[in-house]
Amino acid sequence: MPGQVIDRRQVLGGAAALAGAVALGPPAAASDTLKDRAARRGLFYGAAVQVGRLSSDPAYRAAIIRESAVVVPEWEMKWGALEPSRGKPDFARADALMDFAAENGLEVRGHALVWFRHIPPFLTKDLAPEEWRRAMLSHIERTAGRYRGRMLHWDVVNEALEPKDGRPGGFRKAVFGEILGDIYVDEAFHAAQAADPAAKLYYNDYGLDYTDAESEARRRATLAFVEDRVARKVPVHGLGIQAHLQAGRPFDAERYRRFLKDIAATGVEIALTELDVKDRRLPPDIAQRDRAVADHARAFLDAALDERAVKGVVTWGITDRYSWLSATKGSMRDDGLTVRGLPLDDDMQRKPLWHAIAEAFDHAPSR
Ligand code: 9MR
Repeated sequence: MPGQVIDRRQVLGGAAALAGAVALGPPAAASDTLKDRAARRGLFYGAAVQVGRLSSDPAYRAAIIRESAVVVPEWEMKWGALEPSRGKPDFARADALMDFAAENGLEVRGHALVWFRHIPPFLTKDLAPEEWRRAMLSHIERTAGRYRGRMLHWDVVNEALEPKDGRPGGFRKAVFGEILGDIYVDEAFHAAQAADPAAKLYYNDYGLDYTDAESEARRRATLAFVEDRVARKVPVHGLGIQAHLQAGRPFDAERYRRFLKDIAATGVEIALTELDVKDRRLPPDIAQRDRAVADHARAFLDAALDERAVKGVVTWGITDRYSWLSATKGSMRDDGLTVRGLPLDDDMQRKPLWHAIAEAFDHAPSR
């Protein structure tokens, strides 16, 4: 639908230019949204979305349009969602998100071309490695090619590292690596670049935020991974830091800043791609819980946004009404209460976390 294609440079450029002008005068109440608070510093704010709910829940749809400049499909562009049966891809939900974004002037981060989870059922270990390779490359060509020129970013490879598996380079012991060798990562990035030369290509991973030995090993492996790809001219343009935070866990801002600086020194940009805050260690009282969640996120964001290579923040959802945190064993609360880890509550009202994110944007140096 060429009529609906928007020039994505104009969207962010326009928002940033407007933000610059607004910063000189008193901020208009209408622009008091996360996307505008971010844009005033040359940053972007976005949210992961559940596409079906955009049509079934008008309050949710309105909140996404109001607050975010960038949307990310929480599920609908994963390979298993796109190709449930071999050779019969179904792009209906993914296309619906692209149309929603175009109609509302939003950018899209594609997520995620190659991930060891959520792969199509026809990809089994009975298939020969060459078939896996052919399937992976044609999936990338078909999917990134379909949205060519319309994606802000693509998460090309998701969660390829797991140092505790003990493999060279810190690579995860999982399909793709085991079947194709770890070179699959480089092949995926080259294929994505050929399919969509305009999109920024990201490597995306979790477990990079805290001070324990495991997180430290993940940071080391990630830095080495990025340095190696940059040195060999594999087209990795960005590091996606998922940032699934845990309130109450000690956070060492200095160590984190050093990590971001080391990544920035390689020349790649950074985005916080899946921010949310687990609250299982916190008491049930809502006011206390919301305060602790907000303070934790604020300390983290103040450190992260100080680094100019960090271009923006995506929260993994916008409302506690629809959060994977309340639906997943490791993050659900023992008392059964809704996890309060996103900027809006389950009634779409702004919470202290919303304000913490907005104030962290205000506090960030301009890009
Ligand atoms: O939040 C997502 C959940 O709804 C899906 O069922 C799940 C599997 O597709 O993926 C979740 O999102 C994950 C993301 O894609 C990668 N990083 C971890 C996220 C939370 O598990």
